[in-house]
Amino acid sequence: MDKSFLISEINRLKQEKNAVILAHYYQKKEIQDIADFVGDSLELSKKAANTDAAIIVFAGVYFMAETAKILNPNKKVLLPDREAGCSLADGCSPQNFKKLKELFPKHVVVTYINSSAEIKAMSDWVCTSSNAKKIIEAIPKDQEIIFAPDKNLGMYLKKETNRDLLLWDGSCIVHEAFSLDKLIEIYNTNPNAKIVAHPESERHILETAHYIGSTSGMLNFIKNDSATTFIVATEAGILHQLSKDAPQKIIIPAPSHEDNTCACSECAFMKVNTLEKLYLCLKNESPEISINEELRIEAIKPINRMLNLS
Ligand code: CIZ
Ligand code: SF4
Repeated sequence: MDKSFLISEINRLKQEKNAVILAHYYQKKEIQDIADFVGDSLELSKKAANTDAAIIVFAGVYFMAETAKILNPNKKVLLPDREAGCSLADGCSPQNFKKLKELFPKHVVVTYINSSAEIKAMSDWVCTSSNAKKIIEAIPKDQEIIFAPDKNLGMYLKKETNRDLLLWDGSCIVHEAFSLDKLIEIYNTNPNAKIVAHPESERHILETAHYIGSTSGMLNFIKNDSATTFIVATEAGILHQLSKDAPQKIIIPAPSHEDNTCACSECAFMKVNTLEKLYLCLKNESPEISINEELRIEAIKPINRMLNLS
């Protein structure tokens, strides 16, 4: 379908149906450009909690749209492609997680927002990379903690908070793919560059970083820091926002192990959404996210606890 037709139809349908389009920074450029709000997990969950639109189209991955539905049971929540998964959320099965909890019944459970409703429902706290440290620090020092599902973020938090977290063995396939050797090679030819990284990256990558933070944290750092060149270890989608916010800065995407062509890391799950699927989902009001009410009531508790703290 013709791109200009899709854009005008999406805008028309959005008005007609009182829909809001929320897009994650990892979405394709044309989806970010047509969205009402672009943000990272925390920003988008806050938008989802406060919107007065009748329909939320969540251009992101399944767990994000599901979180929006948990927060808005009476609204229609749509996801352009039902198959938009996440290696972190999908790598943490509720059955196995329940077994872990049963082995450590006194532990407080903190889970990263990149998890299913079932895992959230078994948690005391949900967190994002922006507020994880604050949440762990809000838990009494003598209280033992399970942190799931991202072991890389978990190891980073152990170091930052000086706490002994019991970690679930999960990871993000995108943030685990950065090559240290290639990163050092690039840094050696750009010695004035600053390295910024998302804490989902592996420890050896984080050890090289001048700044470690959430997606919005990295965007702010690059915008406001005096350096002109940055090597960025995160999903390449944030380059689009950076080209608008900091056009004068030189951004070099950190290379992944396998990539010899585009030298950047993309989340294949995020990229299954297209402008055409966005149009069709708004037109047909499908795929729609639904959630069992008992599960929703349990899953919203740790999310609200997070939203009240951050
Ligand atoms: O899914 C992800 O990798 C991230 C970093 C999401 C977010 O916005 O925090
Ligand atoms: Fe999941 Fe990683 Fe993709 Fe984020 S970038 S949605 S954590 S697979």
